[in-house]
Amino acid sequence: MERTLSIIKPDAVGRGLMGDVIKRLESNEIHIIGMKMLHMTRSQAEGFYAVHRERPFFSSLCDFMSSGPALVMVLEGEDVIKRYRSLMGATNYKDAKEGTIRRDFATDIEKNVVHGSDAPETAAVEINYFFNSFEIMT
Ligand code: IDP
Ligand code: MG
Repeated sequence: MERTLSIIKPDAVGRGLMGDVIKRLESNEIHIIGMKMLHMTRSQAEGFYAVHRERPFFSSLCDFMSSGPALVMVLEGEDVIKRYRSLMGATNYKDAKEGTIRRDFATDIEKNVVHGSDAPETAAVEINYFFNSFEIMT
């Protein structure tokens, strides 16, 4: 069993896509063991995406991530980090495979509906960024 952090980003919450994304998790043996809605401040978004701070899209990304409510979840399942990222599809929805969340719902390389951690180490850091132990079901 493995855990990962998922975010349904503000574009998707605003467009009423939370249910569609959650449906895909529940249909794929990915269990939601923590969930909260929050409207990140700009500095919370900057902290979350600190690894990207030198990238040209960083400022716009932080504006976007703090532009409205997001749904943050802890997911659990076998090999869930990789499996959830393959359900998400490539960062750029234009490169994402058919049937993936980003290919089906994203409108923009930045406003790409979902986040998923990319490795066990980053998953642990990202889960701790948003959740304390009382907020995760065991
Ligand atoms: P990932 O979300 O697929 O792991 P990362 O490379 O970690 O992709 O980038 C984090 C987020 O930054 C992306 O999900 C997307 O919202 C945004 N992003 C990545 N590359 C670009 C870009 O070239 N232009 C604009 N936004 C980008
Ligand atoms: Mg990433």
